[in-house]
This record gives sequence, C-alpha cells and structure tokens, in this order.
Amino acid sequence: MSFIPWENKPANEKGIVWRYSANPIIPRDALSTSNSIFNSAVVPFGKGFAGVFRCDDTNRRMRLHAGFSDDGIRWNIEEDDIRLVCEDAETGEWVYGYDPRVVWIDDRYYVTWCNGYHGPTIGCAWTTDFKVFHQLENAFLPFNRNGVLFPRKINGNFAMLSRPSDNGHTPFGDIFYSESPDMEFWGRHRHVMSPAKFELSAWQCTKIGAGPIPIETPEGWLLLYHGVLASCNGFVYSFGSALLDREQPWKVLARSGPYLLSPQKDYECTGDVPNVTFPCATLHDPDTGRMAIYYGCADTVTSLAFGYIDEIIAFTKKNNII
Ligand code: BMA
Repeated sequence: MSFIPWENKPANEKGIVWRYSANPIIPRDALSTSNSIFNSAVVPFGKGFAGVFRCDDTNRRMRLHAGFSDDGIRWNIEEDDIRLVCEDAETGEWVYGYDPRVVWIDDRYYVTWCNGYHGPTIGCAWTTDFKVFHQLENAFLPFNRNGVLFPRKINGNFAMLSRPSDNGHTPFGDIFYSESPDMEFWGRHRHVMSPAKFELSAWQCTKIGAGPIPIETPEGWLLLYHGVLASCNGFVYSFGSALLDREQPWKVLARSGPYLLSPQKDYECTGDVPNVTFPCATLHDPDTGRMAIYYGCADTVTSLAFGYIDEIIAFTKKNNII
C-alpha cells in the first residue's frame, strides 16, 4: 500500500529508525476501562487500517480489542473486547490473551497471540471483517509466546516463528520456526536464533522473540525482533533486526549487533513495566521502502517509529554478528 503513517527523519537524528514526534499515539486510557494499551498489531484494511489491540483493563485482565483507523495514527478502539467464536468449548474458553500479531494470508486475516491455556501458548484465529473472529486450535503446547506468522506459505505450508518459554517471566528464550499445512497441525520445527553472547550484544543476551510480521525483500525476510537484557533494575526490552533466508527462514543470513531502538524516552522508561520497547507490527510501502513500526512502551502506551527498509537491511548486514 502506498499510504502509511510517515514523518521524515529529523536532521539531528543519529539512529536508523526514528520516533514519531507526537508519541505515544494511543494513551493508556483510550477506553473507559483500560489500564493500558500497548503491544498491538495493525494492518491495511479497506481504505484505512484495522488492528487488534492489547488492552489490559482496570481489573488488570489481559484482553484483545479490535480497532479501526483512517490514517493509522488516530485509532477508534472498540469498547467491548473480542469474543472469539470457537467450535471447541475447551480450547475456546477465554482465560487471557496478549501481544497480538495480525497478517493477511491468501484470503483472510490471521491473528496470533499469547493465549492462556494451562499457561501461555500461541492462540490462532481468522477474520475478514475484524468483527467476527473464528478461533482455531492453539498452535503449540504451553509454554510459548511471540507466535508470528509469515505473510505467505513457505514450501506450501503456513509458517510461524515462536519462542518456547516458561509459565512466568522466562529468563531464557530462543526463536524457533514451524510449519503447518492447515493452521492446525504444526511440525518441522527448526531452531532459528539464540540470545547473543553478553560480550557481543548485551541488549539481546537474555532472551529474544520475533516482533512484527517478517517483510519479504530480495535479500531475505527482514525480521524485527525484541531482545532482553537482565539488568540490576530488571529486564530491559530493545529491538533489532535480522535477515532470514527466503525459502529456509530458519537460516539466519545476518543479525544486527547494535539495537535499532531501545527504551530512552520518558514514555518508554516509565510506566507499569519500565524500560520496554516491544514492536508487534509494521506497515510498509514497497514503492518508497518506507516502514512504520508500532511498538508498545513500558507496557502502558503504544507508539510509532519510522525507517527505510533498505537502510535497515544495510545496517543489519554492516553490523552482522553471526
Ligand atoms: C513479556 C510479555 C510482554 C511484555 C514484556 C515486558 O513477557 O508479557 O507483553 O511487554 O514481558 O513486561
């Protein structure tokens, strides 16, 4: 699509990606009952955009809400949370849901999220209108987080990145790749990436997880992913970039040592969980190479950053640590 949110790079900006000057774009209290709105996913929809938003309510229950926007910046998020339609009463029982991703594949939008089923695992659903969501089987056994689909089938199968975890705040985590012929049965699991060595790239030395839907480029899949440093003051979530092989995406072609963005602004450093920048979606325009990144800040609000795909690829290759 040729219209995405955009703001030119400020003259004094040193980074490869830069923040929107009016961040955050979604305040924590955009809903009458929201404690926080963050780690959320958006896609082109109709003449504008739609999304699935992580809204924690004032019971601190983690819920998913649909939302719509004409410009990708000002969002109308539905007051009522998404009620998934599920044929199986057992897997369809809602426990909690968070950190959604959304992607168009073939003929419909698929949503993946961290779904409560005896601990966190990867929930899956599809929709065509962001009104009715049809829940599918959970992709994996618990415990797993950060399930991110590729935007097309690979080797004839649906393909997903995920991050096996524990039932708590997981002090470890590698990214894996899996395939499915039908979005129900998942296999062909392959290892993609481990955390980096502390002395090489400390922002990603504790755990890593796939972020937005990967973008296909002639040089490979461009993957943004978050990485975690365990500091004396708790976890710090930054994000960087990697290039994955187009037909064998478990093969990493390059991976950035420096981060693209780390918590530095007040709205990233202060909130319910300080020092978190957590990207879950991008919009991009193939004609100009522009990319808009949607990321959660301090588990409280949602912000935008921008970059050029070519520059991020060049940065990834120049600073490759593999
Ligand atoms: C992760 C997830 C994210 C959250 C992050 C920082 O485990 O729960 O939703 O942003 O921790 O709290």
